[in-house]
Amino acid sequence: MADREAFWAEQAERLTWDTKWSRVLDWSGAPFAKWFVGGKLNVAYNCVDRHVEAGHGDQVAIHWVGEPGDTRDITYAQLKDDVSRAANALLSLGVKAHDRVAIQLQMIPEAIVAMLACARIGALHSVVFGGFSPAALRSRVDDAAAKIVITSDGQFRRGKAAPMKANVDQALEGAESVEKVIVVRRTGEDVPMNPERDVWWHDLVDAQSPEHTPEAFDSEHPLFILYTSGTTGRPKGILHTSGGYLTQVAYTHHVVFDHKPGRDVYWCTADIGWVTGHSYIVYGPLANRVTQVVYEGTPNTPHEGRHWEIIQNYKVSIYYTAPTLIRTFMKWGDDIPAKYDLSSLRVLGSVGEPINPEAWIWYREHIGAGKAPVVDTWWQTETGAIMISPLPGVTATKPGSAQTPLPGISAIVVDDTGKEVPHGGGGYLVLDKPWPSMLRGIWGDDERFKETYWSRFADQGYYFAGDGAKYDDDGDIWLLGRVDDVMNVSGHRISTTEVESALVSHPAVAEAAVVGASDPTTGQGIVAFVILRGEAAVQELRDHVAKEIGPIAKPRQIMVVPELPKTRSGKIMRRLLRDVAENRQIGDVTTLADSSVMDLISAKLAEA
Ligand code: 6R9
Repeated sequence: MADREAFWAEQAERLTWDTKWSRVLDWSGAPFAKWFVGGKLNVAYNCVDRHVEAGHGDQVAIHWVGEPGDTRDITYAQLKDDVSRAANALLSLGVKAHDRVAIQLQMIPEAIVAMLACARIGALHSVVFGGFSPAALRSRVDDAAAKIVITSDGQFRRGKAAPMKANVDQALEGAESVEKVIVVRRTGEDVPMNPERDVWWHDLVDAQSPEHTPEAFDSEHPLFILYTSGTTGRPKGILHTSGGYLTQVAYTHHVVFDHKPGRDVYWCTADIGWVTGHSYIVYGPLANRVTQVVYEGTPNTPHEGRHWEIIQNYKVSIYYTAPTLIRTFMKWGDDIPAKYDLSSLRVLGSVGEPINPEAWIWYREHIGAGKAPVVDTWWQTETGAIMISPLPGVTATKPGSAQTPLPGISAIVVDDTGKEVPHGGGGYLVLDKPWPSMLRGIWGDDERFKETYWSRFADQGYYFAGDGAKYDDDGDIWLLGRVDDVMNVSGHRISTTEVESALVSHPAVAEAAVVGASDPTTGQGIVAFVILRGEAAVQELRDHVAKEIGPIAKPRQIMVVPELPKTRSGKIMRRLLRDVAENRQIGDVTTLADSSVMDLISAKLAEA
C-alpha cells in the first residue's frame, strides 16, 4: 500500500497544486475515500491557465469541426478567456460553489467551456446526453436540484437541425430548482425565450470580462455528477471530486495513449454526455496540454469517410473510439478508409464494451496500417478513469483482451465467495484497492452506493464492478460483459428495468420484460417481450420508449406474448427470453412456476 501511495503521490505532481496535500489517502471512512488530503487546487486552472502561463497560449487546444463543415480553432489563450467569461457569467447569475448546473449540449466548444467554467467556480456540472428525452432530463435536474440549465437552440444531426431548447422547455415545466436557462445559438432556428428565465449565451457570456482569478478548492471538492444506469429503473448520480480524479485522468491519458504535448493531435470520438467525454475529452487531455479534434456530427455525414477525412486533414495521431463504431466502419467497407491518408495515426484506443477480435484486427489493419498498437481500455463511469489497458509499445497486445491493470491499479477476478480464481478461470471482476479517481458516492444516496458496489464482497472490502471476466493462461484479463441487468447498446449503458418501466407506462401494456440480445453491430440490441391489455402497434411502443428515455433506448424488436416466464418467487427469467431473442434452443425451464409458458410463447411467435 505504501508503494501504491508513493506512486500516486508522484503522479499527482503532474498537477499544479495551490496547497500541497498532507496525506495521500485516507481510507478510514471506507468505502468513502479521501485522496490528497488537505491539498488544494483549481481544476480549470490546471486544464487551461497554467499552459498559457508556461508560454503555450498560442497552441491550439481544440480543432473544432462542425457537422455542416464550419470549423474553429481555439488556442489555450482563447480558451482561458472563454472559460473566464463563462465563469463570470455564472457568478453574475448567483451561482456559488457546490451549486449544480445541468448541461444539455451537443459537441460544440461551449459545452467544454461550460464544464470548465463550473469547475473554475466550484459548481458541479451534471451533463445530460443531448439525445435524452425531456423526461430523462427532468429526472436528472430534479435529483440534483440544478439551479441553472445550459442548452442550445438546436443541434445538427445527419445534416438536419433538430430542436434542443424546445425539449428543455418541455422538461422544465414546473421544475422548481431551476432559476435560469442559458441558450447557446447554434442552428439559428427561432426559439421562444421566457424573459424571466431564459438568456442567450452570447448576450450573457460575451459581455463578461475575460479576467477571472481561479480559487483553489479542496482536493475532495465535488467536481461533477454524471448519471448512469443501474440495475433498477432510477439512474444513479455518480459523484466525482477534484484532486484524485484529475490526477488519474491526466496520468492515464498520458501513459495509455503515450501522449506528447505539442507533438500529438488527439481525437476521442465520444460525446461529453458520457464519462469518456468527461475524462478523455475535457479533463485528462486538457490537463496534459493536448491539441485535440472535437467533431460535432455523426460519422456518416455527409459521407462515410468523414472520420478518415478529418484524421487526414488534421494529421490525427491518437484516435480513441468504441467497438460499435469500428464494427459499423467494417460494415461500410474497407475501401472507404483506404481512400485517405491515415499515416499520421500511431495509437488506437477502444472503449465502451468488449472488442471482439475481428473488430480489433480490422481496426489495426485498416486504420492502423497493421502497426499502430490498439489499446483496449476497460473502465466505468464509477471508476472515473482507465483501470485496465495495455500500454502502447510496452505490452505485447492480444486482440480482444484489456490485459492488465495499469501501474498503481489493482483488479482481480474472483469466484462467488470472493476468492481469486486461478489462471484460466472465470468469475467476477473486482477492484481490491482504492484508486484516486474512484467515485465518492451516489448523489444523495449513500446507502445505495454501499449496497450497489460494496455489499457483494463486503467481507473482503472489494468494489464489485458488475462485469464478468476471466484470466487466460498468462494471467491476462478478458472482460466478458455485464453480469447484472444492465445492457450495453453501442457502448451505452441502459438498464433492462428502465426500458421495462417505459413500456409499462404505456396504457396498452400490461407487463414487459426486456433483454439484451447479442447484436453484430451494436454489441447488444434491446429486445422486449410485452403482454398487451389494449390495442397498440409495435411501432407505437418503440416510439413511446424513445419519448420516455431517448432514441438510444428504442427496442430493436418488440414481441407481443401471452405470458412471461417467471420463477415461483415472481422473478422474470430473462435467460430464457434471451434464448428466444437469440434464436437458441430454450434452456432449462424447471425453475419456472409454470413450465408451459415457454411453449405458449414459442407458439405465439411462430404464428406471427
Ligand atoms: C467508460 C465506459 C461501463 C461498462 C463496464 C463494461 C463496459 C467499458 C470496456 C467494457 C469490456 C472494455 N466496458 N469498456 N467492457 N472492455 N474495454 O464505457 O463507462 O458507460 O459507465 O460503461 O462498459 O461492462 O462495466 P460506462
